[in-house]
Amino acid sequence: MKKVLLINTNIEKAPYPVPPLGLCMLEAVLFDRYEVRIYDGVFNEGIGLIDLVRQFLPDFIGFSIRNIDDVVMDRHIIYMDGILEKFIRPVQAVTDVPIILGGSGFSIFPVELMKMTGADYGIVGEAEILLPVLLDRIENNMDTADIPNLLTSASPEIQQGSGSSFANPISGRFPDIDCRIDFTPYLNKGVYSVQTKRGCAHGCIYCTYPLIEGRKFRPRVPSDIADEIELAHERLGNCTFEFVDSTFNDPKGHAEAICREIIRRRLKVRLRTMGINPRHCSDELFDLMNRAGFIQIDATPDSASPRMLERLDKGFNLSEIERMATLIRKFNMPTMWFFLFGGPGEDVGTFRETLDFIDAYINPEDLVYMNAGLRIYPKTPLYSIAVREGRFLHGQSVLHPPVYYYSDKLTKSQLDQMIRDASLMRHNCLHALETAPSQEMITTALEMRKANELEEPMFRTLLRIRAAWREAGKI
Ligand code: B12
Repeated sequence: MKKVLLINTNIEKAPYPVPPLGLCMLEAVLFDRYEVRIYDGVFNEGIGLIDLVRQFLPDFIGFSIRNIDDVVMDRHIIYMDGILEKFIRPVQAVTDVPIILGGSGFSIFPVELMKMTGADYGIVGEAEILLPVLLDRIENNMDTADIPNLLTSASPEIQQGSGSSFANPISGRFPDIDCRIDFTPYLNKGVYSVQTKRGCAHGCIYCTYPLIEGRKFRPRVPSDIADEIELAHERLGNCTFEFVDSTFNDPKGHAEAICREIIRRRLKVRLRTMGINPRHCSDELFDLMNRAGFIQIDATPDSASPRMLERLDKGFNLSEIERMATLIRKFNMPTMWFFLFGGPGEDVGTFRETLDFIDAYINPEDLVYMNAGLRIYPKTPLYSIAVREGRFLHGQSVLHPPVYYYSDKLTKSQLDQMIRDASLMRHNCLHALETAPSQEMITTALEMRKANELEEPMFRTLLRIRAAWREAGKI
């Protein structure tokens, strides 16, 4: 049996460490044909990797590249240098077996990353079907030219068919993350990730999700999802499950069906999700989510200005966001809200409209992140807008340094100041740069949670302390 080593190059632990779900899915499809090992870099950061390569002697090595940069303009965390230095270069120095790249970050910048790394192959997007085909072709010295979404060192452009023909990937087999990697450190600090569908049919102008996952929603069967959660829950006991879909409640009815299946089985699980789409929010959805075990959600409308919602092509309107916020309060669903300022046309008036919404609708116990500047990614409508506005020439790489879009109606420093002012006046609004609370605040929160046996999400405890300390003039 030939051997495959899959390497997770992601070492980011904020806002919490995320397990390499995609690599576990790939192992699930490879393991009956290959001997597969996963090296999870999150907590090891490259330590022991070279010993593993020398002992295991893989025939193929796959690197998963998830994060490129952190998308917070003034923080400028660039992950690629560390990925090269800690993982790719040391491995290249001790072996010449074929090196294959993949992952969501890679899928956004495939051509640049092929050139930068000198890898032999790269697959854009999901790889459950394509990776086994590629390995088989390499093993048998066969041509790879007809494999869609593939790049090679000889022709680092995406092969024909890319981006359009995503095959339906998730059928039956589960990633069983905790059986494929050492899950112990994630039990304390992280979550168990679950994907309920692939694809995104929305057209938000800056977003890469449709490029990575395809433009159609391809939902999994709800009973498969409940099986996966039930089995992992039996193995792990107390652990939070997080849905990692582009938007959880799309297409309409899918989220409801998943919740119903979890309720029917009487699973006592803790669930959370990112990406709730305001368009498909209803009393029924929130009631089902409550009963299924949701402890927290993320709401990411980006703006609450009718003009900006249109410019960003969000596909929902202000009254739908208002309805969502009302339901969030009605069901007291702890929520982290995310707003993104500075898109095309943003001005003082549109900024004010979003603030008015925050003041009128958002539960003061909930957290509001305010970010400025939109990361420009290739092949997105925002990239074309930036080219049309003469910000750069078509074809220019936006990989490094990361390029951000700012509305020409506000200067960057004006917008930053407006966000800082807004956050000074509202204890629950945070500038995206101030995400890490002080050690003193964390310690106080932990003590308070223990003393009062608080079950609420940590952000609510931290916000309470923040409000009290502000009131007392301590911060
Ligand atoms: C869910 C999610 C989150 C959740 C994670 C929750 C969780 N429990 O995992 C949260 C909100 C916490 C989050 C945080 C962040 N995220 Co995020 N996130 C995503 C999202 C939407 C899905 C990721 C996912 O799980 N996909 C499902 C799995 C199954 O897919 P996959 O791992 O990509 O694997 C498949 C393929 O990529 C491929 N593949 C993977 N590896 C390999 C390897 C080889 C060799 C091959 C051939 C193929 C291959 O095959 C796999 C199976 O088909 C993506 C966008 C997207 N649609 O991909 C952004 C995304 C990955 N995030 C991104 C970023 C930037 C971040 C943050 C840095 C943001 C921040 N400042 O906090 C943090 C980093 C967190 C961390 N610790 O790493 C960016 C990365 C690109 C970039 N700009 O760098 C993305 C792409 C979004 C974007 N802006 O475009 N994120």
